Amino acid sequence: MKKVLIGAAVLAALAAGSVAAQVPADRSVKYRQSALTVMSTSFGRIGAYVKGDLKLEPAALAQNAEAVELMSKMAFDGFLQGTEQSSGATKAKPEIWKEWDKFKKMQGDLQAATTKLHEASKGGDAKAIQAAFGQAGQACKACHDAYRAQ
Ligand code: ASC
Repeated sequence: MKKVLIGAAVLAALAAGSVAAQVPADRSVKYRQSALTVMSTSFGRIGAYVKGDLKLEPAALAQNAEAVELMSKMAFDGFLQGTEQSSGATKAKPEIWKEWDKFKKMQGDLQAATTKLHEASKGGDAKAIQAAFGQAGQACKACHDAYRAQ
């Protein structure tokens, strides 16, 4: 029975596009902050590219967008139900775990936007890349406004 349950959890995680099936609660804060730091670094590079401040080869642009997409999936392995008590300094508001459906919806919006950004980054259409970048930024901001303490 236990094996069946573990199998189900692994399948659910895979279905969600998640790499880690579980992150121990006491490592959750560091895990999600690390994923979000990588995400922000790559997203920032794409932003500089979109503004014309940074030159990136097409392959490097796509690689950064791929990192953003992947991190937007992995980061949420560090926000699982039951990890609200995790140790470590965090700006994550407790409302995340009280408004779980709303938080999950925002998570899905972000992941859809980063998938679009990754797709656009491979297409070479500057306008499409810029639009997808803007939408992904909006998704970051919506969640930060609602669930990240200042
Ligand atoms: C970033 C970053 C964020 C988002 C956000 C977009 O590069 O670190 O938190 O973009 O500012 O609105």
